[in-house]
Amino acid sequence: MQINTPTVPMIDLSRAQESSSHTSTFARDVAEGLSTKYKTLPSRYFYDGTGSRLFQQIMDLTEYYLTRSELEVLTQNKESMATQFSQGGSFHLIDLGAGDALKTKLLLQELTTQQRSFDYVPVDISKDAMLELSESLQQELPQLKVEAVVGEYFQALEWLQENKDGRKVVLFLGSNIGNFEAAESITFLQSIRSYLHAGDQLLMGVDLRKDPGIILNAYNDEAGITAAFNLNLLHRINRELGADFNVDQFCHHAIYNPQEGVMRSFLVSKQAQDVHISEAGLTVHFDAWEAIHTENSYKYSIPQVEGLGRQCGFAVDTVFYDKQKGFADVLFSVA
Ligand code: AVJ
Repeated sequence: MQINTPTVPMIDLSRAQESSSHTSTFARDVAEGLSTKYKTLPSRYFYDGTGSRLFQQIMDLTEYYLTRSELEVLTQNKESMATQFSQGGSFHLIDLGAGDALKTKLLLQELTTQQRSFDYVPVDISKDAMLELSESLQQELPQLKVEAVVGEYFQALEWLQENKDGRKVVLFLGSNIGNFEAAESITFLQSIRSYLHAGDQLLMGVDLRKDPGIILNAYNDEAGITAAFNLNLLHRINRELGADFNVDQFCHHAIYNPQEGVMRSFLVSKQAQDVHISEAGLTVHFDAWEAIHTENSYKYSIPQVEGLGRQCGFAVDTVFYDKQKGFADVLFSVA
């Protein structure tokens, strides 16, 4: 489905999927996750309006170093990145999970300054975010060609495959890869690879392994914003799926496992309770102190990232670090 206003061209793929079934994908995912022995909810549902605003606040937290570190990487290396993107001639810059594109804007600026031939395709599941981004880019970089896509990553890549020829440079920033289990990240990168050709590139942001205390604090902030972000998932289920979670009776708990290099976030039930979820046609029982696993945030080493790329048909061109080497943006070429 295409929505074209005179000012903001935007492709909305999000509804095509939803209307096809009676129960929403959300309801089905929630029902499935809460019906297993170890309860779980997919972290991609964090980002409704409130969740996206809370994530913006997380990015401003002193404890949450990731965004500042990546901003430093991009600020220090944008010239070299822009030059390497452009080596094969004109290209589509595809930004998976663009959000407010704060970091990408540094690259867009630089590419514009270098007078490179490219257009910008931000992809996000949040329609509001894509509307705001398109409008802000029109103000800030009026000569830039932008076509925002609202939808899941692979819907968007599918759409691109059918609608845009030419070279592609894919951005997957912000350590979003960290949300995937090892096997999922392989499938994910292999799928991205299947849409790319010789000469195409991928720039991926990864949070690196470091002092566990620093990592732990990033997900246990003093102000409790991360807790609110995690708990908002229950508010969202209440609102959108007609559930009756007593959110006060759950608490945020996040732990770091330094052997696996993973932060795991949970919502823990403070008492025995039953929760009814109308849209899912389900009543869920919680024992006292039973937990729902809501997120993984994997931390990588550089050899791991190289190995992951290699398994998925990518070769590392350049690793860009921040000063402390706590975060890296890795530029891959199709191998
Ligand atoms: C957006 C997935 C990179 O895992 O660090 C922040 C989300 N969760 N605080 C991350 C998040 C809790 C974030 N990513």
